[in-house]
Amino acid sequence: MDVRDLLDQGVTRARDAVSSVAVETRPFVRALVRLCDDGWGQGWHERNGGNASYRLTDEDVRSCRACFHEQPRPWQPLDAAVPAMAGEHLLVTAAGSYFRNVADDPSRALGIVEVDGAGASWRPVWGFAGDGRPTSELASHVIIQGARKEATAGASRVVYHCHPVPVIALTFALPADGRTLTRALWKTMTECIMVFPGGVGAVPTAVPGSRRLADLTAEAARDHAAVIWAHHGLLATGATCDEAFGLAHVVVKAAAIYAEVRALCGGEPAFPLSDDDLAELARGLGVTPRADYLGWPAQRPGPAGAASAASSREG
Ligand code: 2HA
Ligand code: ZN
Repeated sequence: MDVRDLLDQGVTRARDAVSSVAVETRPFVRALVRLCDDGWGQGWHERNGGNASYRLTDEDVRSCRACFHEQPRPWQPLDAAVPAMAGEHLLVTAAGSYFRNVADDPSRALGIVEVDGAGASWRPVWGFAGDGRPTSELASHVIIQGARKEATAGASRVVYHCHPVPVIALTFALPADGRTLTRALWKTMTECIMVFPGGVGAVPTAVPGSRRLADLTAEAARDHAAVIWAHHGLLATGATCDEAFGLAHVVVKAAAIYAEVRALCGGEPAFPLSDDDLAELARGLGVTPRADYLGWPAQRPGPAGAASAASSREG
């Protein structure tokens, strides 16, 4: 190897090191690193469980574009076309990365991908050090980010997936039905209805990383900020990492209380909160809860047959 090659290698390495640190210190990267670290601390991320993404603002992209790869990497198909995500950049966890290690080495555990002008391909522009690649759920993140972006007029930027025991356990006790799960959670703590007035969505058991799981989640995410995956975990979204993590935290806490109450009561919890109580709480807290999750949904026959069967299960 001649001197010129050695020098070029040195310059490239130095540039990579500077780019890593420069991007790692950006507030949006620090916020996602902290979310990962906090999720690890909560015990929601065994092994490589979980993944997360943040959709960059134009200002975020401007602030670190100088640190993106000098040589553009090839575009790779997404397995989905998501026009709402055309031209967006996502900071996303790396495939196989352990949340417990994210804070130690953000540019290895995370990376930024750019979505092309059709919303159908992606390429890495920063991070994933050591030949890493984005999470196997990248297509899911793009699809779900797109659904939440549209549902919130562009406000939603964070998609966070975790494996909390109380939420997974809840899906053994109750059916994977948004209305049933939402009502059980709303009735555990008076502030749940304020934190997620739109309720939680639900997806039945599906293969992790599959297109079916992504599509069902995106459908549920059109009108829910959080979606419970039966026998798998939770997906929470928000405008900021605080919002997405906070939402996950409240859902997990409510699910844990539900389990505790069932254990204490020896089976079905006798919910002290009626629908009228929930409606009054919502009024007092200044939120408008999803109407078909309070009282009997319009499409159901009621209140005699179906309703009494449902109420014995849901309270
Ligand atoms: O990325 O949690 O659902 C690991 C997972 C897949
Ligand atoms: Zn998972």
